[in-house]
Amino acid sequence: MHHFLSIVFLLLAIGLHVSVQSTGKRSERSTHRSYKSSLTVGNGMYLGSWGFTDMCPSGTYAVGFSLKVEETSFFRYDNTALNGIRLHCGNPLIPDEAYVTIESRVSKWGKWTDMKLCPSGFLKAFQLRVESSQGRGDETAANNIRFKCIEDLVLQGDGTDRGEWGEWSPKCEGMGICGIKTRIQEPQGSGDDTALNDVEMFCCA
Ligand SMILES: [Ca+2]
Ligand SMILES: [Ca+2]
Repeated sequence: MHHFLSIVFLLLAIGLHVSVQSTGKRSERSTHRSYKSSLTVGNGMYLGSWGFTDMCPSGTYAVGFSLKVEETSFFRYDNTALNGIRLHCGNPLIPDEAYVTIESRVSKWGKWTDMKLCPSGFLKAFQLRVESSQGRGDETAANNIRFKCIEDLVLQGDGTDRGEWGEWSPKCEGMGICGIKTRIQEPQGSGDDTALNDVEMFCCA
């Protein structure tokens, strides 16, 4: 029994440490929040591996987003375009409360662009701009993302413009998007890099 309790305390301590490290200022973020549906699109690319799922704190939903983007350079052979996606979570009952930012895996290139916010409501669906396979040429995979807010208002990210827009994901069941998971290709050294390849969003009741 004593050993069992020690292990429980050890796990709690590790869990607490990880939670404080990953959340910075806010510790109520939960990766265990249950979701009602998940949203995917058909044109994501398949390189790399899926990161962890990050969820908005309980009672909050994504009201906006920002992107980590490496600007296209025609002087650089190896571009990566989209490197990360952040969701900004808000509480409809406490509109003035500061947003809590969540993100899944990100890659190392580019800079975070300005936050885009829904004038009202939450993110409900998304569309991904993706460059298809380039054979032996420079590939970038995902380049940009758009979200629909309630009332079908579209927010477009400050991403890059290679590739094409795919189909919209289905619309959230429930209140809105409340979680994210991204597929990122590990840095390839001197090889061709693509960074962010695909994304899955989660919707909460
Ligand atoms: Ca590349
Ligand atoms: Ca490279």
